[in-house]
Amino acid sequence: MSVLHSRSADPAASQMLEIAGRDGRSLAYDRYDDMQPQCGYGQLGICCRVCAMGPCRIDPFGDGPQRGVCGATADVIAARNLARSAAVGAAAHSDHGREIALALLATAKGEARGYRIRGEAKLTKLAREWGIDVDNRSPEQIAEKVAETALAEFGKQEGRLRFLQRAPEKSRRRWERMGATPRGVDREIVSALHSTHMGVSNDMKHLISLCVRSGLADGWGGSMIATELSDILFGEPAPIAAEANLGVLKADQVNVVVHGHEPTLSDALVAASQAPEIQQECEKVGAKGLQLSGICCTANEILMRHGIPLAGNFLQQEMALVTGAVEMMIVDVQCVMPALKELADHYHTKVVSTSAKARFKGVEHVQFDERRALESARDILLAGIRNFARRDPSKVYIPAEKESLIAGFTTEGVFDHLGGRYRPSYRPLNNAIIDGRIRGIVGIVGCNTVKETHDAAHLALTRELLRHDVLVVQTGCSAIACAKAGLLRPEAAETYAGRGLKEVCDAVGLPPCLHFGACVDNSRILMACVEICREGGLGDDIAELPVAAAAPEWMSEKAIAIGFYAVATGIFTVLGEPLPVLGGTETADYLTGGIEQDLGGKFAFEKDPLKAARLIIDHLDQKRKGLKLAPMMYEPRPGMESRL
Ligand code: SF4
Ligand code: MSK
Repeated sequence: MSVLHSRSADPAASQMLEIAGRDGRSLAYDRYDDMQPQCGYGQLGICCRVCAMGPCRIDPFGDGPQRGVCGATADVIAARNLARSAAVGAAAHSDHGREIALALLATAKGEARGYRIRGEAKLTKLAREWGIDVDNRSPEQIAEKVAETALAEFGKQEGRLRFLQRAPEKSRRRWERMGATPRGVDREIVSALHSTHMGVSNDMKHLISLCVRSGLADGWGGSMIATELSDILFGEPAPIAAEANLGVLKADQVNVVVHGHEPTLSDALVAASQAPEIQQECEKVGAKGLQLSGICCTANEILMRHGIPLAGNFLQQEMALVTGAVEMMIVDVQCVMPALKELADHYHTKVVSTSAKARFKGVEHVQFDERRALESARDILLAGIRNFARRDPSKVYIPAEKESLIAGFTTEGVFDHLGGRYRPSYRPLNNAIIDGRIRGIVGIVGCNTVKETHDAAHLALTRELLRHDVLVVQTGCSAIACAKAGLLRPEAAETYAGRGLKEVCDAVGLPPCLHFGACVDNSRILMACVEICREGGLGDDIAELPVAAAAPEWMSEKAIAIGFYAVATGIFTVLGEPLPVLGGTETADYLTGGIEQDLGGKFAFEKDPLKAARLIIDHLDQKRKGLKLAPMMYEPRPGMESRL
């Protein structure tokens, strides 16, 4: 296997790496190589820069200092660093949720032209859940109250987050016992930052409880608000066909790629791109049309609602530029590499930033204005079209690879698929688990990392679980990895699923891997677990269910917050890269062991995807045993390691 092929499991990505290497372009993998050896103290989490008496570092071999200048131990330093990262991750997701709430409020007040309320059923449902009067009120009037109530969840000083009421009672009791029930989203994040200031909290378990608070404030707070309000504003996703990988770029069209996370601009771009004027402008510059596509979670947002194709996942953002065929890359927030501008300068690509929260040196900033969303989107697209003339055809190489997929599954939508239109219910799913056709359900989520072969762990873990009759639900860049490999097609059941899972998929026409959205939409997975509990027959606690989560290629601080809300909700969570706490042995032991007593879930760290799959399968079987479920109906499908 060549070095380049060992860097990515995706043939399109491997081709782009080869071209980048030939042209002397440095991509993330090269910068990673340049960075070796990486700092061992940082990897173990035992370097502290919290105050100016430091930096302090603890000797992991026991020969050197075992305390920082202030006396902080390795465990305090590791847990404190982790609490800060969890707070940052929760802040990122939650601020995303806040933006959606503000956009909904502006739409409700008639101040955001270009948007309208597309998810009225969800609006009414959420208003009722929150005790907002829906009688004799227009959707806009209801939406105004819902948006105001959602915004109040961020700044709430006392009481608990509203969505916690959705969680099973046993989870809520555990959070109370641990003193980790989150109040307002912002309050938890500020508290975590305060408590990790020099000389505040110096107790490992208390510091981990801050991770839990931030995580819960994210999963059952900011992220859930983002998901619910996005469905209200942009419409509830429904199954939709699309394509994925760099092959979706078009040689004879203007290619505009959106990258980042927030759907407010990208949704407007979709609408603006369909105007006849855009087609006419493309023709004027000699292009046959405009191809909109996406990278990372902005891509997932417009994929699941509009079928806009996925150009790739996190590690493909630079590769998209190396195709030489991208006229414009529009970025907002999160997971956008600072390296893009320098790379874009070798091609004709115009990179444009659009969020007030982010600037990139040398990159033109066009502030997106939600009050005139369509006009803003149109102006940005016109600039992209004008850039087509600067494309150098000799630099264009678009790999042929692209794969079809079905996206757009939601907690609610799964009811209809499984139970049919006349009796929407999770009953058939619960029954399939109870009678041993489906072993359990696993959420495989998260990013790519240069520390592992791009996409390889996502694919190997997913395929291994499928053959053991595990239904896989996915979000974020993991969903994109599997989309590119054809795993999000109903036909994938034929090729990869065990017999029991295949029977279920065939009966209802579902793929064996369900695309549940962007990384904020992990809240949909939480709610699917709640619905399984509600349906009955599998216990009344998510910690009792045969479910698990995995982020085999995670890299973002958001993944830390997500990991904590999964574990805190009772879900066994396997991470590829370990959390950076291994230098604090008590911290690492607690997170991978003792925390289960407190919260029902725990972490495991395992880079090898087949070993990770084994951990997960053993866990699912243990939960099945605990519930006294029937043995699995069929043997696993024969091993497919050779396909990895
Ligand atoms: Fe060192 Fe303590 Fe300051 Fe951290 S808080 S840098 S361990 S003195
Ligand atoms: S984009 S957070 S690399 S999933 Fe959501 Fe992908 Fe991870 Fe960013």
